[in-house]
Amino acid sequence: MNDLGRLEDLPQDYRDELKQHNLVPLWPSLRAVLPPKVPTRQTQATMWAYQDIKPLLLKAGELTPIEKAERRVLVLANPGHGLEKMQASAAMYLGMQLLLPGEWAPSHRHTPNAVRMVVEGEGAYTTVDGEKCPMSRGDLILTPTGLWHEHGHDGHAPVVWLDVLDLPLVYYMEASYHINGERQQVHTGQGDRAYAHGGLLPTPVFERTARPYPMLRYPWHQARAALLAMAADQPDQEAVQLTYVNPETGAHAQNILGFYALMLRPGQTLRLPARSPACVFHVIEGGVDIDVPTQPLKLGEADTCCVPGYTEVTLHNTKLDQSTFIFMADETPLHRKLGVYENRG
Ligand code: GTQ
Repeated sequence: MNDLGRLEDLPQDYRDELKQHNLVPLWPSLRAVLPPKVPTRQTQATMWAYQDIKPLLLKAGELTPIEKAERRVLVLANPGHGLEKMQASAAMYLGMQLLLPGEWAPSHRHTPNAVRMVVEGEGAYTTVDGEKCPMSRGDLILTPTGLWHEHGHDGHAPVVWLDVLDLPLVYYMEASYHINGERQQVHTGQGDRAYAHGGLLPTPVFERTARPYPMLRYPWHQARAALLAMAADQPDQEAVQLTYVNPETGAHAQNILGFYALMLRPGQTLRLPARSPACVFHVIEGGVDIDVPTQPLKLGEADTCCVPGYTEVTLHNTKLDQSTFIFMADETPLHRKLGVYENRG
């Protein structure tokens, strides 16, 4: 590869003149923006242990009343991007949110899409677009772009969940904003009941108001049962994985980020190919060692990590007597829509 000219090679008066006209020479930066063969990634393989987060989150519950926070969240920030950027990867934001009994996080809507993966506690709920979604460990609840959402808690112990948003991308696009609203009227009907049985679609005879997000809550007991049934049905299948989809279209549940549940059989080792999107792993049940080229990550229950794109990942279920269940989020829908998705095998 031939060396390209440097900025310092240019006469100062020429550089000054370029600057005056808001012009920049490409060649000194060409290799930086178009590196050879593999992209430069600021995203570092990073792990956040729940046992580190939880006491600090509970402390935030003492230090900051919900009225002063609206959303009481500690952001899982990737040091590779700089903590102040509050991003886990190029397109993904992760936060651990605490809601205490009796608290209410008021209704708002915003352009970024969000999901919640419930980590701990019972009795909280999120109302999304008028649908009250109870929260239990492992449930996935969508709050897609533009839909009103608010969180309440009728239980007796702290509830914690993991927020996954495409905020860094939408912010980068200069398209991120929110609107505050009134407490929502809850209506009857729950998407997770209507669409509870695979292959069977509710079919109104008279009227069909197409809803872009027909299913807002994916109960963990259903996802877990589906994984166990798949594993039992195909004992030789290497990867027991399912994707959270829109049951009307079969497409990814949301437009930008993809969400999956993965089951590792007892003691199983699973190699995931190097793919262009960055990926987040969160352990719902069990434990997993995650090998990436930089360092091994050891995840126990409720731990979370992020791995950059274009990286081969090997998962090893550390439990020899039980399956491990993992929630994954990645940037696949985004990469596919933009035509930059790659699977390098
Ligand atoms: O619960 O609505 O972690 O608006 C960041 C922004 C959670 C939420 C976050 C949000 C929310």
